[in-house]
Amino acid sequence: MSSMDRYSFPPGFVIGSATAAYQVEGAAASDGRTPSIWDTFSHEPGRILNGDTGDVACDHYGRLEADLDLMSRLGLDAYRFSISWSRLLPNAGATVNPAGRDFYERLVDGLLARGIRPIATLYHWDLPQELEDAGGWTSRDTASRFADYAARATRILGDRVHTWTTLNEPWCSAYLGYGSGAHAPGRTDGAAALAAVHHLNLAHGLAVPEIRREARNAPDTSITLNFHVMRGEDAEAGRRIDALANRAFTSPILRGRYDDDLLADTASVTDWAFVQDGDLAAIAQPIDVLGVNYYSTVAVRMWDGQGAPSRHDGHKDVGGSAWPGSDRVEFLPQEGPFTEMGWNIAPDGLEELLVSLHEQFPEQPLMITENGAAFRDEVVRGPEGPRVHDEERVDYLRRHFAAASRAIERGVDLRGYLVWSLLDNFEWGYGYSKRFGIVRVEEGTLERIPKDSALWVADVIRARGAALPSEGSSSAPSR
Ligand code: GBH
Repeated sequence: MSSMDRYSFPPGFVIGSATAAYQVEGAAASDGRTPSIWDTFSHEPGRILNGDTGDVACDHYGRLEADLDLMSRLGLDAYRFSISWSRLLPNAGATVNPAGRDFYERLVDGLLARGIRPIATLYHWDLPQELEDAGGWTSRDTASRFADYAARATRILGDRVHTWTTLNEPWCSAYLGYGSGAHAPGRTDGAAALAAVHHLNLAHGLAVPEIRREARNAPDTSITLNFHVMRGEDAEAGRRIDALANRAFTSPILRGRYDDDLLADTASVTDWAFVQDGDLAAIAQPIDVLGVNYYSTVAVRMWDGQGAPSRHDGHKDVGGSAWPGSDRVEFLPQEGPFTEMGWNIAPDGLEELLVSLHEQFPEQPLMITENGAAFRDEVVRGPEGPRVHDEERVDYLRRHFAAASRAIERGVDLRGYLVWSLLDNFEWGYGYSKRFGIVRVEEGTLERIPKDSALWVADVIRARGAALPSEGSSSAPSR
């Protein structure tokens, strides 16, 4: 093992951290915010581990100034956050909520005052409930409502926010929200999931020109996708999951088409009649950055019909299927080590993914908009104050930063790296049982304690690719 890491990040490479509105804000019913599908879902018995909800979460809404100061102490280049649609536009209406507007303005202005670049995501899964009641993402109208919301948000913040992301992981919204049922709104209907795929793609495509028009200063537009990086020898299984999980988004968005094999694989589920003339041209807007979220790999093969098919696909199994048309693909257990989510740690998968995206879309700049890991952390209260020695997370990040650096050396146009997450937060179906933060959030008191991984990230940002100690940071929590 080498004693020093050396990363070759280009000038201007952005290193920071990320969160999402419902996972951190809390204040779910305060100051005019109305429910999203995640409020409804988390309040339904049995949906979330331990019955947790985002009602309070990290109270980022109430502790904004302190959290901004924390980011400033860590020296973050950038902070990726999401806007709660129903906080800005209660009931998905046309009237801007002054308190919501004020919150996001204070957030953005506070970041800029501290020299931190705001990266805003418009949609991180929290659809206003009334839009779900009208059909949600299975309804075409939701795409135009999203474009209107995008226009309003960028009109308000577009003079200060330079980078805009339309959607976070539409794969999760569509297949977990409408297919497996593990995420809000908890539906289990393969045809609905595929309609959602298309309407999410359309929402993105309709929003991009709105953002360009309303945001001043030539904004960077983007979408963030999560990719399935395949392991295993079975070409047919790999092709199917690549079509359904990856190319269902990259082909329309970056090439203006749905691939024939995707349409064929899903023909028994839907006839794709929801795709109308002109939709693909609308979806294929040029984007400035493609956001990449990466956590782990999956190992696939076609089920041979013997016994029960194995479903180690990295998410909660709640009965429905996230794989419409491809239920005969098995997801096999992989080799460890694993994170607390049970996801295998595979930094080479990140390098492979970045290189593959660069080969498929050579002109497309990329940014890692999420990478990180849940581990069981412990607070040690000593004379220098509370510390969290999260060696496993430091090691995970060190190895993934190294993988990103290797991808850059291989010619990938990678613009930045945002660690998931700034704070321990509401981990969707797992509630508060999984901690992804580089900053610990204590249950009850909500006290923030920067973990060793946060200090390590701060060191990487300071060193900017110079040699770094490999054993994490020894710096004191406050600088
Ligand atoms: C992201 O979702 C979310 O954007 C974020 O809100 C969330 O807190 C965070 O990650 C941690 O879960 O990746 O190869 O193992 C991640 C959604 C997609 C991750 C499917 C697991 C399984 C395949 N997930 N994935 S793999």
